Amino acid sequence: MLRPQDTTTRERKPLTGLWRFRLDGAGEGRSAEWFKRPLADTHEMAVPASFNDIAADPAVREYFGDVWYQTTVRVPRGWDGRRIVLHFESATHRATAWVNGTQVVAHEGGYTPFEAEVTDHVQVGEEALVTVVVNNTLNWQSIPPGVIEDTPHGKRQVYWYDFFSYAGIHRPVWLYATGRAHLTDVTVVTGLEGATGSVRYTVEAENAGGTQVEVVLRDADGVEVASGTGPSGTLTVENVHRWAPGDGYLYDLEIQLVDENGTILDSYHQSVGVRTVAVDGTRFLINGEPFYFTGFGKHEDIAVIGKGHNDAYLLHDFELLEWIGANSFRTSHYPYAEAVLDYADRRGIVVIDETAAAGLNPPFFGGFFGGQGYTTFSPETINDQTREVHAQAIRELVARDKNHPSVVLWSIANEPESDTEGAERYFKPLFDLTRQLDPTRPVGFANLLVATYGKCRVSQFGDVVMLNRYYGWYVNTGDLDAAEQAWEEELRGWASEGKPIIITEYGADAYPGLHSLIPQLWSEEYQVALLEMNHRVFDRVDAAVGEHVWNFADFATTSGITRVAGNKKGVFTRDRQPKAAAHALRRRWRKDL
Ligand code: BDP
Repeated sequence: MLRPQDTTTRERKPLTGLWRFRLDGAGEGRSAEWFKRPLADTHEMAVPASFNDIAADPAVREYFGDVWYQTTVRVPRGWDGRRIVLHFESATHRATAWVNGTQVVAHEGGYTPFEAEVTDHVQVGEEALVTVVVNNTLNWQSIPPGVIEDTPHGKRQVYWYDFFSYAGIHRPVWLYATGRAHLTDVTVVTGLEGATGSVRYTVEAENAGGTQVEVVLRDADGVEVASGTGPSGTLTVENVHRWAPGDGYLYDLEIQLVDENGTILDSYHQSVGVRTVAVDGTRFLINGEPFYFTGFGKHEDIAVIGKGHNDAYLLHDFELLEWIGANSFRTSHYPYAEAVLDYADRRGIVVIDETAAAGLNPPFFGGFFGGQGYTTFSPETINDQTREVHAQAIRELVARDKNHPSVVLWSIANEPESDTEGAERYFKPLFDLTRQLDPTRPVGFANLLVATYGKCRVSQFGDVVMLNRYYGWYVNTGDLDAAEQAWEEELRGWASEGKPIIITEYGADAYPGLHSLIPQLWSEEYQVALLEMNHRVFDRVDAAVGEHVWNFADFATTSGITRVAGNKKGVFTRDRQPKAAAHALRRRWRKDL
């Protein structure tokens, strides 16, 4: 699937703005065919945004079930004879869409795009009625999983991950047009041989009989540096300007579908960063050079908008990454908006790209978030069918993000149960699948603190060891001396495996403005002291090739006795003001100051 673009042969129209919106607590809309006519009894809802925090109503915030969105779009008259497509960048956690009363698409998974051709269901020059039912109910066969529990006070949705389950249409929706003969996919794989770069490309197209594929690679000044013909090939770039951390240099690959008369039937632009990624022993190499990750696990999380994509916050967050000296982040705990990855490409920020497989661990997290008494891997809970949904989530993630130079590592899950035979059986095929889909990038998963060195049965499948560790917080709470010793001992154990280790989470909650001369838990001083303790450990272990603090900013969670109006492990507050830890990290990471 290609992302909608405006090119010489393609046009798109955004369907963002205010849509009609209605909760469907009784679950009646589908059988009553609400998609056939203008929705009754509606509010207005912003798209893109999470719906949860827009209304001042706890019932809306906690709602799960079907919610209905509807809008009308006038199909441009100039699109007569064109192929018309309705495209969603995401809808959380699943959606079905109708156009003028006809179902056109249904999609499972809250963070990857989907689309449908709607040419036969619309009339150019006329308005089309677009209706979407979004459903955010989690179950054992959804990624992430969850359950609905019956309580004396009604049904409650329970899940085993530590961020608020925002839902809705979180990213832009587009109507776009192409010709009948059109490109459907492009894959680029880049290589380096000294000063020479290579760009291997593969293009797919539909209704393209009698056409020819022509490609032109241009540098950032628009100067042609290579060209080719045919649906696949390798372009060579002498004196290549590499994409590198801190230097987001991009070439533009224009792909054209041309008929016998030389008419351009379709044109698409793919940005290309020429770089390589490899694991060599305990080193993580970008362009053959050892790379040390500094940065964060982040969230898509902002006040009011929830997980809705917001361009202003996108830019501001990257400014803060630069301010603090971070060279990378992880898309914890789901694929982020495509605009985020595009921008990471342009800014030279390195990305660990994660699926939405968080909370595959009810026995452990049940103690924190409720929902206790479940076995993780069993025929009744997370089973073969769940694994197939997980596999599909990986396929869609790789398909979406394979061409981003910023993405250097796939993370296929966050903190699943990983110390049991069930886990080993569940995960082995998913690692195999990811490598088969993309042989060019290493694969890993973020390991939970109870699956310590020697206990984890899944890390053996990873190219990189990714550790989430809370020594000094959840373990050796408040005792940083004991924490330092225990942590170094464990880390040295992992180092003996001979793989690079990225600490994908470490941190402490700090309530902004809470100070204590003798560092106490929850104070800004303790957060700084805990980070510094970690850094002493990392600096003594060579196999540690990265540090991602948990978290970039404070974020919303469900209510709980370990959370003070959300998770406060941010080094920035939710509105992006620095805590003392932000200044401390800046001193460590900004070598130029
Ligand atoms: C880990 C999770 C992360 C949590 C964090 C925490 O990966 O999502 O928010 O710890 O407890 O369990 O703050």
